[in-house]
Amino acid sequence: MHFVALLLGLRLVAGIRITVSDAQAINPGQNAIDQNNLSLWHSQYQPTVGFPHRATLDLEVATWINGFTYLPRQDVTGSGALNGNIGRHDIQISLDNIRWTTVVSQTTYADTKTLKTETFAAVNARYVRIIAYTEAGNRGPWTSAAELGVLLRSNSPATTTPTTPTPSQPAGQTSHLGKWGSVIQLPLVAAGAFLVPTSGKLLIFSASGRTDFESAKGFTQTSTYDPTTGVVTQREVRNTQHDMFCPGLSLDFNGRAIVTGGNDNLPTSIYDPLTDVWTRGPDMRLRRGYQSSTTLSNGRVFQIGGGWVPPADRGGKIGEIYDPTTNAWTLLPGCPVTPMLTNDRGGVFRSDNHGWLFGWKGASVFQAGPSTAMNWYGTSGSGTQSAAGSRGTDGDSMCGTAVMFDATKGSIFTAGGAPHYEEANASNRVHLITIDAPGGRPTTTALTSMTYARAFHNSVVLPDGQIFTTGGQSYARPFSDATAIMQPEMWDPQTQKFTILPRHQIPRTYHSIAILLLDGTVFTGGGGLCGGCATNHLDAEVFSPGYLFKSDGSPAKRPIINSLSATSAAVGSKLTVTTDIAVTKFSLIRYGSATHTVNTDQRRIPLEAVVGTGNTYTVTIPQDPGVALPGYWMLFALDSLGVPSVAKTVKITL
Ligand SMILES: *[C@@H]1O[C@H](CO)[C@@H](O)[C@H](O)[C@H]1NC(C)=O
Ligand SMILES: *[C@@H]1O[C@H](CO)[C@@H](O)[C@H](O)[C@H]1NC(C)=O
Ligand SMILES: [Cu+2]
Repeated sequence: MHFVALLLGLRLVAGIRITVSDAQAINPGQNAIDQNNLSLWHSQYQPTVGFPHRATLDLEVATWINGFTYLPRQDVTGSGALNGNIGRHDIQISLDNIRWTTVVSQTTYADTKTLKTETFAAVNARYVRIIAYTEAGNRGPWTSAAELGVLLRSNSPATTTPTTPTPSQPAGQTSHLGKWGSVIQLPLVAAGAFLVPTSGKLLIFSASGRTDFESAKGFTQTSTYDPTTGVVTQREVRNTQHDMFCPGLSLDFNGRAIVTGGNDNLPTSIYDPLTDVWTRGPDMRLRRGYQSSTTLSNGRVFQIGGGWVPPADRGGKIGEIYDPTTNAWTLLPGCPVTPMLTNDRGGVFRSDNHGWLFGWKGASVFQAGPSTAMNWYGTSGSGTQSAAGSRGTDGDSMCGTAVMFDATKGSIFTAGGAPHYEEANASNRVHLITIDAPGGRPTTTALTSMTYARAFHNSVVLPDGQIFTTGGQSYARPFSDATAIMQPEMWDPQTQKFTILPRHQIPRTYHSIAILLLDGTVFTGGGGLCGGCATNHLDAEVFSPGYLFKSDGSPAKRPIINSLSATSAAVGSKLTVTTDIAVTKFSLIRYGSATHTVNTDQRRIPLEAVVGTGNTYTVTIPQDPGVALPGYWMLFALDSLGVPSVAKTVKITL
């Protein structure tokens, strides 16, 4: 509802543009979108231009619409009052102003002054045009209009999440594959997002443009999505003078988003969830775009790579560290980028992009990819680096995914990616990496592959340890939806095999994201951000995994966490949890952030529970802040069937 009002207020009045086939000079096309019923567009009559006459509305960004409105001229009464009223016509839509689809074909308006509204099945369109073939009263070859407009499809909140517990549940629930919710409209391409403590809203961003990144710099378009209400808001962030497209992105110990570089390649922007305020942090020492960053066990933020910046500045993007207490960046000359480069044919523009970084014990960083070479980085003093072997027989896997799905065991799942950033076949290879002491040799095992080869996909760990991999394409080509994979795959850590899941509606390829929400569903959105192209996706879909359903598809009864002994707890401390029914497992999943396949914030900790009386349980947070990386986490309780509760948020502190 909010979103519709916003669109009407901001876009359809201010942002809409019109072009017409022809017009009499005193009645230009602009008059048909000026919200003034008494002015009109009139086809040229001196000298007369014959049929057909066309008017094309440009909605500025691809928009979900399901109707067209035509208000005939209202300017005069009596003779001439109906002159130019449109009779027979077509309504067509387009994403690129080149290829058109007819949504209303050869219908005829009545020869009256009243508002005409035609509806059609919802379509995603940037351009909408009416082609007039006749005049409703056959008075002459004219076309006129007081106002032209479109109907916006209203936004529905994610409705698939079961909220009504059923009274009884059969024992031995068989597995359900899960369900997708309806498409959610967003005002921008969701190229990046992070979960905001403690509301559980998503803060989403694109670039300075909502559908393109090449226009202006110096500011960023953002949006929020509230999973509980479906409300979408829109906000332009100008005060940090930072186009946060293609940045490093990490959530710190206080749930603040540290966003670095990208399209504006020096600034740091910091979002504070407690105040909902963006502030400009210190500039980085090196210009970076497409670097990865990760929060460390001592609260600092490390980043490396980022050669996606103007030619003179490519290469040599060594480690750098941000200290929130001094609010300053320091270069780490002991953390060279060379050992983690891929052999991308794009050279340093590409070879240091999107590192698979994990903040680990003793303020170390494990780099698991995308290069086949893996490395340890130490961050004290001027930094250290040591080789950690290669990822088995895996090749370079640019824009693949890596997820720490069991931090207590140091278990990392990796999937897909391609040998080159673009114009390369993706892989379906999957590896399990287990790390322990910093500097030590990890074990690496090749696992059963995904069914689909993917690059530009996203992988999300769920409360029960399964990993949901969605989107991507089998041939890596930015800004194309060709070879898009439309079916996700679920990896089961017990069987180490994949199950194909139901299709989603919209392709999610380059610049798409996926992120776990507090209710155990997964938000996935975006794809595109390529200006006037046809692959901008200003929308999202929410997947409700099978654990939320009984085998017949009805909602599973979910356990409820009734109380938690504390909402903030130090590493190594205990939490007492009371649930409404008996549960068997608990897990913690750190609030996630996602952009360009990278999510260095999400990680999962399975928790052993000591059972007390009356559905009371005591769980212990791991002692090592390299494992239980401080910051905001989601605590889930799972029943014996694996059905998770909605999470309670816990802030883990040092
Ligand atoms: C313009 O016409 C429409 C449709 O008849 C009407 O709803 C609207 O109130 C009118 N606006 C003005 C300013 O007269
Ligand atoms: C991708 O794989 C196909 C099929 O194996 C092959 O024909 C093609 O040459 C490959 N393309 C590239 C760019 O490697
Ligand atoms: Cu990008």
